[in-house]
Amino acid sequence: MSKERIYDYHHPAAGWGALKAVGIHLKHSGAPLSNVRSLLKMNQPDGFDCPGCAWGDPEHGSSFEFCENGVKAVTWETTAKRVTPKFFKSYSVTEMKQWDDYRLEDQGRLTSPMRYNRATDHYEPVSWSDAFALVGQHLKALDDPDQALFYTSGKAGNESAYLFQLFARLYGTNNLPDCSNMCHEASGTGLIEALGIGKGSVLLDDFEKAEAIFTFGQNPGTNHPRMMGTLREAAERGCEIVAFNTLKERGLERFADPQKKFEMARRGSHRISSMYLCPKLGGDMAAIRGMAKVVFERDARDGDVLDREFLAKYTTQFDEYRALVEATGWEVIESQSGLTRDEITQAAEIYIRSKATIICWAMGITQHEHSVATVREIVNFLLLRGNIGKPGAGTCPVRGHSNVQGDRTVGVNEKAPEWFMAALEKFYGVTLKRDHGHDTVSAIGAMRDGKCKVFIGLAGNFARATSDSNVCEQALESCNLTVHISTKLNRSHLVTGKDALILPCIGRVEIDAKPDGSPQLITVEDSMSMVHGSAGIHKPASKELLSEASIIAGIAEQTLGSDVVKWTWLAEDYDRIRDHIAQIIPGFHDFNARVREHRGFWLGNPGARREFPTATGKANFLAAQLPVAVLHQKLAKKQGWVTLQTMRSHDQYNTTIYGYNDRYRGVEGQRRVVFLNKADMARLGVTKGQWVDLIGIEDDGVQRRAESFRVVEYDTPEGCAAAYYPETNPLIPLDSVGFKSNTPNSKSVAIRIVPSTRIA
Ligand SMILES: Nc1nc2c(c(=O)[nH]1)N[C@H]1C(S)=C(S)[C@@H](COP(=O)(O)OP(=O)(O)OC[C@H]3O[C@@H](n4cnc5c(=O)[nH]c(N)nc54)[C@H](O)[C@@H]3O)O[C@H]1N2
Ligand SMILES: Nc1nc2c(c(=O)[nH]1)N[C@H]1C(S)=C(S)[C@@H](COP(=O)(O)OP(=O)(O)OC[C@H]3O[C@@H](n4cnc5c(=O)[nH]c(N)nc54)[C@H](O)[C@@H]3O)O[C@H]1N2
Ligand SMILES: [Mo]
Repeated sequence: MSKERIYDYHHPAAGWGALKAVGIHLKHSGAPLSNVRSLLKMNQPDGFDCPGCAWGDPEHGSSFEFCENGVKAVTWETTAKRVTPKFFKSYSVTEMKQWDDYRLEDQGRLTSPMRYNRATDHYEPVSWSDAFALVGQHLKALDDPDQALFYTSGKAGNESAYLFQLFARLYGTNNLPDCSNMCHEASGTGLIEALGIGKGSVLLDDFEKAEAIFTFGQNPGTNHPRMMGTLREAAERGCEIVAFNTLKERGLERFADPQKKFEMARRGSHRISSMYLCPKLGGDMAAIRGMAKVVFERDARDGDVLDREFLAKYTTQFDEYRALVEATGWEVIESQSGLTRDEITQAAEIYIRSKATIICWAMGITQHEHSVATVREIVNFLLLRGNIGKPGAGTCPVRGHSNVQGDRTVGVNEKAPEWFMAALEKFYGVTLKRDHGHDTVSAIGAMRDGKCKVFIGLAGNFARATSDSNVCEQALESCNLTVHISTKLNRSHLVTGKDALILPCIGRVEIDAKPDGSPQLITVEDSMSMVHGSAGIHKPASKELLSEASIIAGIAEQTLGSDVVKWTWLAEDYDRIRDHIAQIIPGFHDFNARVREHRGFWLGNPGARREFPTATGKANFLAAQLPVAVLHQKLAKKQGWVTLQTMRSHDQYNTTIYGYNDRYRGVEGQRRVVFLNKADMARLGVTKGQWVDLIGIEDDGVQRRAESFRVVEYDTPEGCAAAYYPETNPLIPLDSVGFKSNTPNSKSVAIRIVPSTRIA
């Protein structure tokens, strides 16, 4: 770990700093040469999909379609280090629980199936067949299939995700919580209500045609670095980029493209945003409403600002929306957004000048109480000028995990639509229940209350990624059985039910072979609904590893037998799984042939054709009042409290921590920092560098504390603090969730800050 240091970062994002980091991570992997080979195959038509983010691959991309953080994701998986049975013999579970997330995953790749032994407090080797039989026994012993939970993280490819949900449903439950419940759930919900489909409407090409791109609540320099190339090209050709971000994120300001030799050689860079606004946490809906107000004002003055033809032909509820916007006062908009009328007006003028606008957004929009309404407001705003279904315009919720969108498409959904359930019934000749299953937050409540007893996780790190960590850990520990299908050791493995299994699997960059030794192909879907194949190139980390699909098949076979579905036969050749998907899910016809075409195929989006499969058959405006007060307004009157956003550093992938630096925010060698506005520091009585403890809402009797954070004075709006996740997850009450999305309010956390007992 490098020395702890806080500094001012003055360089553009990426550039030489990114190349240096690439070198460090290649070296740390212990296998630098084979990793260089991996990088040449990443995001290529004949290679594997980057296990990092879900940004699309360009049609004519360069042979280096990777970024610094993609390199971290790959080298982290192809590390030379191994977690073997010998390792588990050396360390008890209680001992490993003292380790932080970095140390746990940095032990290397899991090599063998392991079963927890309560008596010794150690994980011990178990054969695959015994492991499958144990899961089958537990599942068959439950009184009701709804006592089991099947969690999926967006790391899983389409084929294993399809098999997993099929198994859960045939077993008899719709309890399919997934990471999307904590991520873009509000986007899916809001977009389905408004436009009839829960996905973004734009393709990468649209970014080449847009005249303006607005981005809300996302940090692409860290979380979607390949998007930076797209944004940079747009900025270069004169497209106006308007960033709304509570923090001044470097990537949204200036970017130096490591793929441009000339720029690197002269240490140049390019400006990204033409305008950068810093709303207070949760203030975006008010800001957008303000911009809509300006659109109406200008239209009344100059005419021709609204796209009247589009509005009349394709939308409903426009008059109600207009009346509400006109009735909303500027004082409310200014106090809730934290922006001035003048700033909002300037941003709106850019929107009015542009003939084609894309709006992108991520977690700064989706992890608040009123996120669904905010997503609806984004759509309202786009509709005003017909910015849906024309070149260079549309919605772009920028997804997280590389296949989180695909997992939903192939059926990982606790509230699956009726057509999907009916199609499964018809194809498999079975009857399936229709009641909604548990999502992530309600799954925790159900385990806590003794209603769910078996937890099976396909990838991910449930105990660490979810809110109210202490409550979640107790909930998992009360289970009869916890099972994790994983590549790396993580905290969830240590939070064991009475029985617990770690089932290690082949990773994305490894060769997944059929029984005859020929290589298999998995498929994924990116943020632009492009489906393409991914085939690994490395030898699996251990001979004992099985593919995700084979593990699911093994468990399913032991639980249900193979009368209805020949599980093992399916898992032996993913073409067979794809044939099932092709017959069940629209858009996947000739799946096996089309996925082998150059860069795959587009699933399409009716919105792009101005078709809106909503109940009204039109794009629906929503006239929703602004919240009476968002959290920063409520806490402004409460002495000692601030609103905290919990976000990612530059050196992490969700709960996977690659290192302790957050280069663009000037943090080195540490993660336990809290960024505070100068005036808040004075109000709270804390000073730069001081150690403090963060305390959440505790009036329901649950202790919510995260200890030992160092105060960093930072350019963040008053009342709005920031710190990294997952260390801050113990602070978020389980019932602090978004309306209709049930997503933890990870960007609106009420906290108090008190001096720590730790001395600097
Ligand atoms: N390297 C790397 N890549 C990743 C991930 C990773 O952890 N590491 N995670 C993946 C996943 S699963 C996801 S979902 C995405 C996440 O991608 P992001 O959404 O970019 O992730 P966060 O770090 O949560 O950043 C939230 C951003 O929104 C801003 N913000 C917070 N609250 C507000 C608000 O109320 N209003 C506005 N306007 N801004 C706000 C924050 O300042 C921050 O810049 O990235 C994916 N890609
Ligand atoms: N406070 C707070 N909490 C948050 C968020 C936030 O912004 N703030 N963000 C939320 C969001 S957007 C998300 S998406 C969730 C993420 O939640 P998850 O998806 O559950 O978490 P990850 O950290 O991505 O999971 C990492 C683990 O996945 C396993 N893994 C990695 N690759 C593979 C693979 O190829 N196959 C298998 N089987 N396993 C693999 C490894 O064992 C690794 O330890 O967290 C959410 N939690
Ligand atoms: Mo996510």
